[in-house]
Amino acid sequence: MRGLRERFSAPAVMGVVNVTPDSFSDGGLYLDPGAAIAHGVQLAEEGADILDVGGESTRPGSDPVAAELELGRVLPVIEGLVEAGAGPVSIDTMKADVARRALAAGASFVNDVTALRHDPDIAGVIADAGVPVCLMHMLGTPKTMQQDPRYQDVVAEVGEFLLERAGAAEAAGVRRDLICLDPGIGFGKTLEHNLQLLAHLDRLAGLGYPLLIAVSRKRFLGAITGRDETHRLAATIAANVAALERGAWMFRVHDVRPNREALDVCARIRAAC
Ligand code: PMM
Repeated sequence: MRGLRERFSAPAVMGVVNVTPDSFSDGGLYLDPGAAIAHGVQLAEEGADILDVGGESTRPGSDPVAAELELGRVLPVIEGLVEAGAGPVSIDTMKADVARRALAAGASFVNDVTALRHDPDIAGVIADAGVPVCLMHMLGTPKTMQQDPRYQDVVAEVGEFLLERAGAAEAAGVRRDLICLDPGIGFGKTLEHNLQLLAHLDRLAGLGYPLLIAVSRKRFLGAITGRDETHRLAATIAANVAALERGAWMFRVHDVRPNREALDVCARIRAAC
């Protein structure tokens, strides 16, 4: 079975399908399963390599949701996207039960923003299914993470954390070549922390795992540009291109077509070097 880098060649694009009432930039837009499925199909047509379906917002200050509520949101959407042949589907969850039922419904990738820490059973679910996983760094929990986050050396500490979590995933039986890492832009980080991580992404790309990066529409871009979350596309593209230049592999975005085009052009220029 092929590893992640063979399944998705860089720059790979992950399209966001948030089935939540409260995500920071698209909350409430796709709570209706039909609207979420149509949106996902459109993102696939625009060039998404994989669709990331989430039923629990992790925006700063958000409260957790119960597994049954999360399942009620994501399962019909996953089933609809698979039935429509919209391509591989990722489940964005931190709960083992949600991951198990999402994989049974046709998802084939698990995106866990807690890097398997919230629910220890999720590692076994992923290992048993033999699917890829994204392990993300977060300081604290969504409820508390933006309350005065501090690091001595943010790049080194995030790198150490991600390596430790990759080791834990492998110890639980997850294949090494099915693991990708994500520094968790905006998850317990100040503007300066996010900029340090992006500026030195080559150090994280050198850890030996493909690197997923998710900057799309995030608050730090608004802090620089003064624009609200509906007007951060140019800023998102700039950050993604900078990340590609430093070795990022997959890009999680809300606006697939413009990011796809920019990343493809950047990749062709790199290939011509
Ligand atoms: N950010 C959000 C949700 N899921 N998953 C990964 N791997 N990395 C992220 O940075 C990340 C994520 C929050 O953003 P959204 O509300 O736009 O989904």
